Amino acid sequence: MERIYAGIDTGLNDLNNAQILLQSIPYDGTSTWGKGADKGFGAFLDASDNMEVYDIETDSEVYTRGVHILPIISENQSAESLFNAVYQKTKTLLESNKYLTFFGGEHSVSIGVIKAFYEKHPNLTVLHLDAHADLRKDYHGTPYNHACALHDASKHTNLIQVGIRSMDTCEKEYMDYSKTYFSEAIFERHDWMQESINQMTQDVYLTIDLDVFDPSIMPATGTPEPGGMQWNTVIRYLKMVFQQRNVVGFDIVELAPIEDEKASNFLVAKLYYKLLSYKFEL
Ligand SMILES: [Mn+2]
Repeated sequence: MERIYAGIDTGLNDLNNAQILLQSIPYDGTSTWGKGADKGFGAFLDASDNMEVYDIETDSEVYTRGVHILPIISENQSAESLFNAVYQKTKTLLESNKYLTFFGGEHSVSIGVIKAFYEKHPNLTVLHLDAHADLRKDYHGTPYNHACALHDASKHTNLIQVGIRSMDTCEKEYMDYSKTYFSEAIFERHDWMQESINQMTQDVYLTIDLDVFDPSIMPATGTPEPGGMQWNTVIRYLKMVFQQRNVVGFDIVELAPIEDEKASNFLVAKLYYKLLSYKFEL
């Protein structure tokens, strides 16, 4: 069955009318444990159908811009074939004049998306919110593993990492510590927000691994890590980013729903809606 964003069938979400495209990539092939990221999109849509579409902060209803849900990218033969399918599809989508948004799946889906974006936008900043550095050059025999999601970006973009609290020693050589905001270091502080924005170029691509949030508010993810960020902190920060920079697109990854646990799904639905509200309604 074809889904309609937020369950509101007004014609606004038709491909020709919509200003925003939503590409789901429900790939879960390289998760090391906590499988289930392939179920995230359905849970996100169910929650989106049931949220209030009026955003208090921006006094707006951004869904009226139209959000068209594209057919999923269902390639699942290998991490490499998935990468190629995502990369080619993103290049095609970038030729439209629509605002592109992506939904995982696990974090490896971002590799092809980001490559297409940095080839289109020179001097691109990639803003990466995650518990994990994801900077490995390869993992389990492939550079397209979720543990490598940002390695390519670290080589080809101005990569800024926020919320990190788990990594391997082999990732240290690829990490730019001057642009890494570890979760412990930014706890209960706000000065890092403007500091990091000052390091951004004009065009910013945003990739959010949901495990950047604290597991107390976002348990439904494959590899939860204690000491994560709180909702209002993330939202305040992202609002500043959208106000001061041109966020050219974004992805949200690693929602692995837990049966009978709805709060995580609603958090993600609200997060997606907030990002659109900040992009179009500030
Ligand atoms: Mn992660």
